[in-house]
Amino acid sequence: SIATSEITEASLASPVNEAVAQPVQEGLSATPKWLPAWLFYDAQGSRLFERITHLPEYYLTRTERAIFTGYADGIIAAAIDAYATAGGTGKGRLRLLELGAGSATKTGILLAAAVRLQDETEYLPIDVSETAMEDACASIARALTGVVVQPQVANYVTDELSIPPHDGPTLALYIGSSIGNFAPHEAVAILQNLRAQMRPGDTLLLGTDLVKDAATLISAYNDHDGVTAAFNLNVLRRINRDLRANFDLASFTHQAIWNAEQSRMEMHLQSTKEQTVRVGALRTSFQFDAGETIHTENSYKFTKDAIRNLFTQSGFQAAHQWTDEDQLFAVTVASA
Ligand code: AVJ
Repeated sequence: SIATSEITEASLASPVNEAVAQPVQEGLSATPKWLPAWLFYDAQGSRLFERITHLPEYYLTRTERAIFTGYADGIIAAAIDAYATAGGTGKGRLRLLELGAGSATKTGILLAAAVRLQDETEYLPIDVSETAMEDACASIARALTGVVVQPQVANYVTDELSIPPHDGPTLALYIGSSIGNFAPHEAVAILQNLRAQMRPGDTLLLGTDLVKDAATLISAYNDHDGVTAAFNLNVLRRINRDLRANFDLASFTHQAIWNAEQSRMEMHLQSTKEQTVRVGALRTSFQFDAGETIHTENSYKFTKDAIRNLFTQSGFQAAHQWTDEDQLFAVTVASA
């Protein structure tokens, strides 16, 4: 029939993932081309990131973990003290809230300290990914009796937070340098969103990577084994699958650049030749010049002054800061 003959290649295929389609259309139409960093984290990308955290060049994860291991009691004490100083009278136990749920091992160190100092502790991870949260909650519950887990599925970047009331201190965790993926004005907006849900005496623990020599930064994002290159290129594989595109991964190379003016590491994918890429689900082809790049990630690095400014602009007061002896990474507790 006529109707059948009008069914197109596109409409026969699986429904288009709009959440992916919209930013890919926008980013690949722009000059210079860009893609949002959250696109990295499909199942394969999440596995590659996990491998990155174990690389010798990628000092961030192990350094933050070492700071937590060394100072967990002091960190928890800072949260409890801030609550007492603000005149908090709630009888309830300490609650640890976490933006993102991909860091159960590091969070476990702080939860274990909280249980040690406080007996029972509540844990409220907030994440867009229900699967990431299930994994995080399962391993926390397995490892730590005395932790009551209450996960919440929400996008803390795009949506207003709605945190349930709590009769006691809340320590919000935003760790792993996750804030580093956002431009300064976006980072302020995320922390303001959190601040609006906090009460006097509540605290925020922020994990930030520190500015350091360019060579150390560049090798952390361009490792010897090529795991970061594979992580970066995987975004093209994801677009091939999700949007029926035909990116040839062999004709793009990984770039890691230190942008000193903006205080950020940048990742790009560079086309090795002039080429046209078809994205079936968008019914669009994108043209690449030889040497043209797609900007895939920013990872901001902070000075201690920049951390202080970030808190001031979002309504927090920095209270305590811990760093490693090489000043690679900073963990700061601020009060609302
Ligand atoms: C997960 C955003 C903290 O920016 O260091 C690792 C992601 N990118 N290697 C970071 C990442 C390249 C990572 N964050």
